[in-house]
Amino acid sequence: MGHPLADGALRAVVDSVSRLGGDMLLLVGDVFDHGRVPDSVLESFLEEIGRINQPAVLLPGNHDLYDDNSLYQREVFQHKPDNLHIITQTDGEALSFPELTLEVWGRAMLSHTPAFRPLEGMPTQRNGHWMVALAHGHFHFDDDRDQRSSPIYPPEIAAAPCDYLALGHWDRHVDVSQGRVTAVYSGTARGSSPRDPLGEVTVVDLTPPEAVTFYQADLQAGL
Ligand SMILES: [Mn+2]
Repeated sequence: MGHPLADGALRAVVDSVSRLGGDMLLLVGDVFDHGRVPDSVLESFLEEIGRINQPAVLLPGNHDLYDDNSLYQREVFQHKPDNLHIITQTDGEALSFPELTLEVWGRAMLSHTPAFRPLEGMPTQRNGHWMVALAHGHFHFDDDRDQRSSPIYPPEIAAAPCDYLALGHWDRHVDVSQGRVTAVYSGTARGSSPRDPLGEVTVVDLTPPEAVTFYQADLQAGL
């Protein structure tokens, strides 16, 4: 398979959006294993995403960087479905979805280094909307000693001007919420083995005026 989601897992994720009543799908990096996956894999990915009636936002990660050689710069992405939004600005980029009273922000990864700070530059301006941020990187626990690439520190999360921070990079589901900011690694949609092919997704509910809740949905349950 050309990407970590694998075909069956991607289909299950796509199907889960309507099944679970989702307004949007967030894909927080490492959607593909590496930059050399064939165009046919990208085409089938785009076809699947095009089946969703809601917007999908994709943030590049360290396996699918947004650099000069990025697979996202290939011609096949010029024909992407209209509902797919790819974050390409390496200084950060906000997308506005007024119909959902929602702003979505992320910073595309140019290189996976300790100097890259996934939350840097998150805007405070949100037009009275919800602010959901995407970040692909390594959450740094207080007792971590080593310096990792694309670090995300607890005080940065606590100070982030967003309601929800969707995290990618780790392959397990972890709640690293800090202060008033809910921050969650979703876990993976792909299961742990061929006999257990489907994993999980995080479903986030934003309830006015400011309640943010989430739960883990088992994709196997949707079959
Ligand atoms: Mn990663």
